[in-house]
Amino acid sequence: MPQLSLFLIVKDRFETPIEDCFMSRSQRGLFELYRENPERADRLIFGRIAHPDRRGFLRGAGLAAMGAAIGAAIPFHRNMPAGFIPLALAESDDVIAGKDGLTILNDRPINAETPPHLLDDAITPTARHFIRNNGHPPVDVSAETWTLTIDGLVDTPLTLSIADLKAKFEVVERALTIECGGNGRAFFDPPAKGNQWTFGAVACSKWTGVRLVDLLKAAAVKDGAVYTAHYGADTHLSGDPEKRPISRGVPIAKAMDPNILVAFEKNRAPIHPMNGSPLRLVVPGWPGSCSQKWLTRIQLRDVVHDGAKMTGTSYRVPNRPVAPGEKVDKADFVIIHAMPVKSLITSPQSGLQGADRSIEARGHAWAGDRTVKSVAVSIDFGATWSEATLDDPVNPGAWQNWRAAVDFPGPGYYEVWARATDDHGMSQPHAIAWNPKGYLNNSMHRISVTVA
Ligand SMILES: Nc1nc2c(c(=O)[nH]1)N[C@H]1C(S)=C(S)[C@@H](COP(=O)(O)O)O[C@H]1N2
Ligand SMILES: [Mo]
Repeated sequence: MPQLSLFLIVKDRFETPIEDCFMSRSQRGLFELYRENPERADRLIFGRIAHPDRRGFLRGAGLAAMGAAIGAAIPFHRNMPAGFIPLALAESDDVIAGKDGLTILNDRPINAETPPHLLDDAITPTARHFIRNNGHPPVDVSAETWTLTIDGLVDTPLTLSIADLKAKFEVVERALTIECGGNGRAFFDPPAKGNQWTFGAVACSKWTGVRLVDLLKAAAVKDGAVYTAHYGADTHLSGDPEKRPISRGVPIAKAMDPNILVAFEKNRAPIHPMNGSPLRLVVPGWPGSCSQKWLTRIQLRDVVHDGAKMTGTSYRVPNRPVAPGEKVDKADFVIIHAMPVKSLITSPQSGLQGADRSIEARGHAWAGDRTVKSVAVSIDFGATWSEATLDDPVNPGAWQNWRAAVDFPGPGYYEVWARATDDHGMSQPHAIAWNPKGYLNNSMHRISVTVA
């Protein structure tokens, strides 16, 4: 686990104030630091100074720290370029137990996405389900002692164990899509701060649990309730027990949607520790942030919830189209509700070389609270389109699988583009509807193919 030991080293080094430190150190991870300013990150983490010839001189404690993080001395350390993360630290496949092939975007908190070609399955395997953490996951969780409280504006506050949930309410299994509101942020220009998700902060797994609406009925929600407030057991990066990493909610009408689950199993196994074990909310079609992990409490409120990452500009977009880079008044931001129509090409993998003249392209499409009506595919940069075969969702809230026979006219370089349209006639755009925080990029997915 090189990454974990690196946390400690980073933390130790950060304990001593660094005079020109440019960030709240405790809240940044290795990858974020290097992305923002690799040479500065080098200096902060390893004390490495960039030489004009672009080598980075590592000495003493810095060299020892990097060696310890990698697990071996580095004989040729004098040749290491400045401002780069050694591959042994950057290659992350085996860093998160039970995850496979994810690209780590940040390690404090852990954020990792799945390359599109690894999302080919109709039901996303747990090992391929992305991770979006705002804080530190709880440790030593126990499904036996875990409880969920429903309180606030209810006649009958409830505190239920997972065994109670299973015994007292109908247990259902649903394939449900979760997509982070910031998926696709990496393509914003000018860039937007935050995790630089490309395509893979989306997944559709099979979740087993009880319907939120059934719990709300049992608790007898009072008339004045307008919003839910979700709380989880993860801790704030600052270590301050008074602060929550994230606590979001949904309008009461959405909370009554029978497709929202309080889930205790994913793909018929315990939920992965990074995906909210032992209990989480799954709110399909809305920003992933609504789907509270490590769920402990749902409070009913008479105001729009004002928990962590509900206010300011978090998970909000301007109430009108804005020009790229435009400054937007805080008062003009609105909370994101349903996510827009989108699709992904999961096969072939982009960059395929020596493809046959005839191939199958396939993937998934989803549309927030709506249904996808059609998916079209183009191999001529959007001049002509042909309709793909599109499956119905296996249940409401699940993404829809599509496939298309693609016949290339001859050898050469092609791009395959996919464009989904929802049942209200909304299609995916070519361009990104830019917004300051980098949300809701549903522009078309393109892959490249070279035909032999
Ligand atoms: N308790 C808690 N719940 C959370 C988060 C979190 O940091 N803490 N992140 C949210 C965000 S922003 C997203 S996109 C989804 C991601 O779910 P996943 O990590 O299981 O893929 O979880 C949401 N639920
Ligand atoms: Mo998210």
